[in-house]
Amino acid sequence: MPEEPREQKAGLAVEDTRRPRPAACSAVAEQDAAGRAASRSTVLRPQKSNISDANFPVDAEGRTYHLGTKRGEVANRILSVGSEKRALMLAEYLEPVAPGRGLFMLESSRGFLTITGRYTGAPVSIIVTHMGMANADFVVRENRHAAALHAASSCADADADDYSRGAVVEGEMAIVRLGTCGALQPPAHLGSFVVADPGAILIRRNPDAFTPEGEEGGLVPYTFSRPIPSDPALSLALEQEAVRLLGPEGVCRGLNATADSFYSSQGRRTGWFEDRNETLLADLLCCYPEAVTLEMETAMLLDLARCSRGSIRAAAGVIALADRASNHFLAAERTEQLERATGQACLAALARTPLDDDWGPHNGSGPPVWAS
Ligand code: R1P
Ligand code: URA
Repeated sequence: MPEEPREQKAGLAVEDTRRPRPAACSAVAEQDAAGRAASRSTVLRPQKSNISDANFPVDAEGRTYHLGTKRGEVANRILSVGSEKRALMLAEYLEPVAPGRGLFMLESSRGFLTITGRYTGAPVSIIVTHMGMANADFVVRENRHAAALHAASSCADADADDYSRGAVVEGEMAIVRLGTCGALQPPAHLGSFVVADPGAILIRRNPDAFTPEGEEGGLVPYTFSRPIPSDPALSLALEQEAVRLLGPEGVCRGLNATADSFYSSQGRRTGWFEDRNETLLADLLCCYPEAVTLEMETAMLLDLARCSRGSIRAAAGVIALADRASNHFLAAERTEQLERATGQACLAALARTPLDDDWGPHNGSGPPVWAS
């Protein structure tokens, strides 16, 4: 058997086992350059190395602890997706980072896969975020991480430039989440693509309510946050691109509810645990009659963007694959068709979004991977 091709870069072991397939039977436009970029790409895996700084752990190269990427490997336009399968499928639509090269692909030891290429010419990264708010937090914070800032003794004195300098992603960032969700009520229905506009609320399980004292004190088992806004322009671009690819009947917008679990905090019932969630969905709709979808990451993404001192713009769109009223689940083939179409809508929305994304001097870390 021929030996697998291998090459070695500073601090990176290189594998070629995981590649996006060249674009095959897409429902929408295929791109030749994209197929070629995908088939030329290899997956890099950072080798284990010592980490410094317990406050914001990075290795000697400046690679973050969980995502494993460093400055210049991630574009200012990020598409966050929940699964590796979805990321590799959408990577088929990316063009090479630069002429004659493939896509940049790196998977960390924690399984975060980052794929950087271009979409209609604009540098874009697709990042496998996995599931839940803690993972969304890793993706946003480790890309925004600014070595210059955390080394400074006083954060209060830092200006916007300090926050950006030395970050994995320098300059303004736009992050779009493409996920799946449960549909609560019309206009969301099985197979809809729902843009989280005006934003999302957060549903949290309250562990104190499940103690004898909590019960005695009448603590509620689940709490709802106030709405957290999405970026209006980015959300509109996402909706317009989705309508362009799916038609207006396949796309709607509405308030999303992000839950801290798939089961109890989304009102799913099992006999094995005391969840006290019998009225959760009714309570949610009483409090937020406009809520249409349920999933697990959007509120965290929007909250971090809101708290990013103006450096991050965020939006989300979700494919409704579980109808919580009828209890039906979307067929796998239809889900994949929708992931392909809406994934391209997300990439197009990111690519057309104007950003203040100038990269400054690279301070020894080299130019970004998409610099030709
Ligand atoms: C649960 O099945 C997962 O699906 C949804 C939820 O938010 C959660 O992450 O989104 P993704 O399809 O993006 O993972
Ligand atoms: N993802 C969720 O979080 N909930 C659903 O019902 C479907 C997908």
